[in-house]
Amino acid sequence: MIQTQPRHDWTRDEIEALYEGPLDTLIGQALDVKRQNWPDGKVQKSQLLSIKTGGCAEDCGYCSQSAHFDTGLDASKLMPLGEVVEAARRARENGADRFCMGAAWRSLKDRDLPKVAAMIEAVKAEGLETCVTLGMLEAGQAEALAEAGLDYYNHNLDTSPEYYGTVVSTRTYDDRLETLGRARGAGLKLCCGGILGMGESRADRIGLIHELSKLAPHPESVPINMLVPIPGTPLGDSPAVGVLEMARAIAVCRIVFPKSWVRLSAGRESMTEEGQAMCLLAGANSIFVGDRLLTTDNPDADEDSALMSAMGLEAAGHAEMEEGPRRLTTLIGN
Ligand code: SAM
Ligand code: DTB
Ligand code: SF4
Repeated sequence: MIQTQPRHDWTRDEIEALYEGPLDTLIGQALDVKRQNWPDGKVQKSQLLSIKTGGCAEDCGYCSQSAHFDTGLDASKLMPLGEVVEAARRARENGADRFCMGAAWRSLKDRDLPKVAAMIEAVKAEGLETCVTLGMLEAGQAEALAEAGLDYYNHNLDTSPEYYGTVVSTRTYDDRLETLGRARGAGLKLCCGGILGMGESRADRIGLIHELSKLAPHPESVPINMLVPIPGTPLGDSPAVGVLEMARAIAVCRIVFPKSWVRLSAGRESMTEEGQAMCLLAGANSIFVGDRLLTTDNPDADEDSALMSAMGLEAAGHAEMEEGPRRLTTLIGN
C-alpha cells in the first residue's frame, strides 16, 4: 500500500531506495500518489517576472544575476508598479494562475518593502495567486508581505547541505532555513525546491529531497529546475543532466510531497517535447509559462499548446486542482 499522506520522518535511505528503483516502479508509484491527490489530465500554470534584474551581491554559481560574474546581463532598478500590473494582466490572459515576482537581492531592504507590497496587492487584485522571491527576510518583513496578500514565498534550498558550499559561498544553508522559517512563521505558503545539473551527485539530489521532507509542514510548492547554463558563471560549462534523471527526481518528489505542487521549472527550453512529457508523466503538475523565466528563455505559448494538446492535458487553476482527485473514465473501465 503506497503512503499518500505527507510524512516528515523519511530517511535518506528510503528516499534513495525510491530514487534508485526501476523507473517503471518509481513512476507507477508516483502516478498512484498523484491520482489519489490531484485531478487527472490537469496542469497548473505559473508565470515569472523579474522585477529587479542583475547586480546581486550573492555569488550563486548558477546565476546570471550575480555581480560576481561577467554574464553580459544589464542590471536594472526595481520595475515601476504599472509595468508589473501590465505583465500580470498579460500572464492571466495567457492562462497563468500564479504570478511570481523575482528580485536579484541578497535580502529585502525595508525601504523597498512598501513598493513590493503594492505590487503584491495589485497582482492579487488582478485575480492571480501571488509569489515573490526576494532573498533573505528579516524579522517582521514576512508579516508585512503576508499583510499585503502574498500567498507564496519562494526560497530554494537548491541542493544538499553538503554540496551547497561548492555552489554558493556568500550565505549558508542555515541562512536559507532561517528565512524559510520566517516566511512560514508569518503564515505564508512556501515554494522551495532545487536545481539538477550543477555537478552534484545523485546522493546530493537525494539529500536535497530529504532536507525538504523534514520541513513541517512540507513546502506547498516544490520547483525542480534543470540548470540553465549561463556563460560567464562558474557553472556555465556544466554538462547537461539527462531528462530521465529529472523524471526520477520529479517522481520521488511526487511520492514524498503528495499534496504539494511539483513544478517542472527551469530547463524546459532545452528539452524535447518528449523529454518534457516524460517529466509530466513522472508526476509534475505545474509548469512555468511565458516566453521568459527571469532572465532566460522558456518555451512560447504555441509550443506549450502543442505539448498540452499532444498529451491531452488541460490547464486548470489552483482552486479546481486543490479540490482533489477526479479520475477521468478510462477505456477499460473504472
Ligand atoms: N534572489 C532570490 C534567491 O536567490 O532566492 C531570488 C531569485 S533566484 C533567481 C531563484 C531561484 O532560481 C534560485 O534559487 C535557483 O533555484 C533558480 N535559478 C537561478 N538561476 C538558475 C539557472 N541558471 N538555472 C536553473 N535555475 C536557476
Ligand atoms: C524557481 O525554482 N525557478 C524560478 C523561480 N523559482 C524563481 C527561477 C528560474 C530561473 C532560471 C534562470 C533565469 O531565467 O534567470
Ligand atoms: Fe542573487 Fe538569487 Fe541570483 Fe543568488 S540566485 S545571485 S541570490 S538573484
